Amino acid sequence: MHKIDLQVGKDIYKINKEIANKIRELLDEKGVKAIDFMGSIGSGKTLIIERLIELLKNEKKIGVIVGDVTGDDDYKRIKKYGVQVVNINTGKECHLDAHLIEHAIENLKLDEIDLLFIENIGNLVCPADFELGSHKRGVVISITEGDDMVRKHPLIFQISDFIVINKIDLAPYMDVNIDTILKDIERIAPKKVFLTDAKSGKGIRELAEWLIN
Ligand SMILES: Nc1nc2c(ncn2[C@@H]2O[C@H](COP(=O)(O)OP(=O)(O)O)[C@@H](O)[C@H]2O)c(=O)[nH]1
Ligand SMILES: [Mg+2]
Ligand SMILES: [Zn+2]
Ligand SMILES: [Zn+2]
Repeated sequence: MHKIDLQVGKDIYKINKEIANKIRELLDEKGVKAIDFMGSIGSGKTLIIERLIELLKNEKKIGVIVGDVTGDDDYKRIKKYGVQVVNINTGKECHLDAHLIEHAIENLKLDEIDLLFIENIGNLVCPADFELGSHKRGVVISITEGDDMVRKHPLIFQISDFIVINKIDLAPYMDVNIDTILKDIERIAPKKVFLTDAKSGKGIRELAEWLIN
């Protein structure tokens, strides 16, 4: 059911922010901490969420909202852990927005969740403009995308609370300098950085500990 619909003439970013604030209030009331993951297609967002679930599922009740343009591939990957999960298909839209999250949350038992992960659509541009009501926002990039991702997409890194540089296991095969990425982050968006290899799970514990504290 649509609780809020677009009012002509009202700024869409402003409306989004209002809904996001409302979502955050509801989550606070229910004792849910939400973290949203942005990043390119294939950077490893889903695998990182899977690894976080493996590490945290005994101490935290976890819920997940997965956003994809179409299909339920990521939904199935999360579902197998037996956690609450909701799939959002955006159709043509290249980002999630707070209104979509508001509806997704209607399908979650928030009283039975401590930690809510949200996976955004793979995109380093417009997700930055749409807060989702989470408590922390992060971007996942992988070293296979090259070492110029941060300077090419400064905004998404600047509005984030943390940055994950994933697939560090592939560094030896790539002509990519991790120091270049780290220097760009320092210069453009000095945020908390995690280096991970989600395939083996390396670096995930540090990320998990930071996220739950
Ligand atoms: N070698 C390696 N592969 C990874 C790593 N993280 C993810 N992958 C692989 O990269 C592909 C895309 O990962 P996925 O989690 O679906 O990315 P998403 O599109 O951002 O959700 C999958 O085949 C993963 O198994 C990593 O750290 N190292
Ligand atoms: Mg995914
Ligand atoms: Zn609606
Ligand atoms: Zn978009």
